[in-house]
Amino acid sequence: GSATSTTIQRNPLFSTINHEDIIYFENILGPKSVIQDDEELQTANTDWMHKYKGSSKLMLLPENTEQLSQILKYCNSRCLAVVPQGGNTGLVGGSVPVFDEIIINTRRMNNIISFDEVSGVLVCEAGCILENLITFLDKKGFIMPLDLGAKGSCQIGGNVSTNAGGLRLVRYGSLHGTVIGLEVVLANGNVMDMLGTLRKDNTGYDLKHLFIGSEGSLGIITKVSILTPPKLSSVNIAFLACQDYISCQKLLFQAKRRLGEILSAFEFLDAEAMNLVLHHLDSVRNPLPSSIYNFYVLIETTGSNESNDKEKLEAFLLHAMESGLVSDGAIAQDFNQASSFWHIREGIPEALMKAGAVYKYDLSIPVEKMYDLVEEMRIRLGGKANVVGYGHLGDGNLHLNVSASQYDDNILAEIEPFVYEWTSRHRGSISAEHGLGLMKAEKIYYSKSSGTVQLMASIKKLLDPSGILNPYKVIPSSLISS
Ligand code: FAD
Ligand code: 2HG
Ligand code: ZN
Repeated sequence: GSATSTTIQRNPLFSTINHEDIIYFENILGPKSVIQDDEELQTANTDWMHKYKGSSKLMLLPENTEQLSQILKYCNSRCLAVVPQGGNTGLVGGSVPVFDEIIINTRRMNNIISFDEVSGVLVCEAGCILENLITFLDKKGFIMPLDLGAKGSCQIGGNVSTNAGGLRLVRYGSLHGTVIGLEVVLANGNVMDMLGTLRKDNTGYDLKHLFIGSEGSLGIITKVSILTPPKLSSVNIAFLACQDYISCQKLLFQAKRRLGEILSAFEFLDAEAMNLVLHHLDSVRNPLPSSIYNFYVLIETTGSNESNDKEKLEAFLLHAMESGLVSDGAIAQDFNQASSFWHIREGIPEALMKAGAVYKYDLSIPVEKMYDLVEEMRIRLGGKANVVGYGHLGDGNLHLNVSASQYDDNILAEIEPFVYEWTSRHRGSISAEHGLGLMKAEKIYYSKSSGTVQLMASIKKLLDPSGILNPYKVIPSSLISS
């Protein structure tokens, strides 16, 4: 394993794959969907950050629910552990094996099943790539209620399993609101049909919510039914500079009031994040080059009345400039400029990857306190590493990233447990949107009471008694019997 998994022991109750297992899987899936090739496995064993590495010898690529059901039923009876995998863009080590778990990747389950232009409900298979869904809907005059930098690779099943937030949550809310139905295969192979397409349905417990954000620990999502908003004609983007964090906060307060119903994104980045992007991504230019600012804010509006929306945004900016909240700013004049503004914000994780090793913390913190943590971390680390703050300010979600030339236990010891204790003390969440995965399974108590964690473990036990689904992740190992 990697630097982060050295203390975990393989659960001895799990079997190891043998020749008969391979024959069985080949019979169900056909030989082309039973992957044992070293190179392919190397990729599937390694996470996006190249931080977590498993040693699985087998990846399965089911094409439909029935095949997946048969696979899981068999794995459960043989006590073979599995890791569900979508686009493998997860940032908490949840999507790759820890040891030799079988990788079940959903990429071949990528059909769009139906789209209703009246209700806006899209039904599709879990392996659909987010960007493909965005493109499909665009032609119909609709958009996805979520958007994120990983859209070119991440799959809707992975998005739902992590309850991904992203860049438009401030407008359309979380997937707990927009996902209205799911089909899920349980550990024992049973197929749960919860694939409703109704906006309202109060017939008892709404069990699909258990699977939204459960990171593959309770079942494998095979189909998703999701409410999609109409594509509106007028989208505007402003890229603004603020001299201090208090101005960013006040700007958010103002934006919620003055832009109200057309506000569709409110993102921020600090000077360190901006420097990284400018330095590591060739195609990026600074839209506000005349000076260096401490903070940048990206505001997007989406509405249906071009002249009205533009007028609103311009009046908002004028007011923000006059009151000194904003020091400089630009409104995108065309589609290319709009994309280039977004590229700065969305490119930060990639730029950080190019800069070397990175420790990522994805925190919900009350907005007033949020940037204090970045500053305290900078003081703690001195010059030992570069501390970067950015994220979804409109949602109270900070992405605190610590960038160093290589992973170093001395740096890690300065960061943890400090970052978790600080967050807990301010009643924040140690995972706003990326999940717990392997990285934070043992840290859950910083954000959840022990009674709640106990109940999670009971639900896990009920749905997956042998613990074959994504072991070592999400729930502390002490609560899983082995
Ligand atoms: P994977 O990484 O393959 O898997 C993620 C988890 O879900 C794993 O635990 C896996 O076991 C489980 N899983 C996957 N598919 C299934 C399934 N069908 N059934 C059950 N379990 C499953 N996240 C955000 O929330 N907001 C962002 O703005 C954001 N931006 C990102 C930008 C970049 C550049 C990158 C690299 C990542 C970003 N992420 C973001 C994190 C990541 O993209 C999301 O968590 C994404 O939703 C994961 O989807 P995936 O298909 O890649 O899933
Ligand atoms: C984003 O908002 C993603 O860009 C990634 O959630 C954040 O890499 C990170 O820390
Ligand atoms: Zn994010």
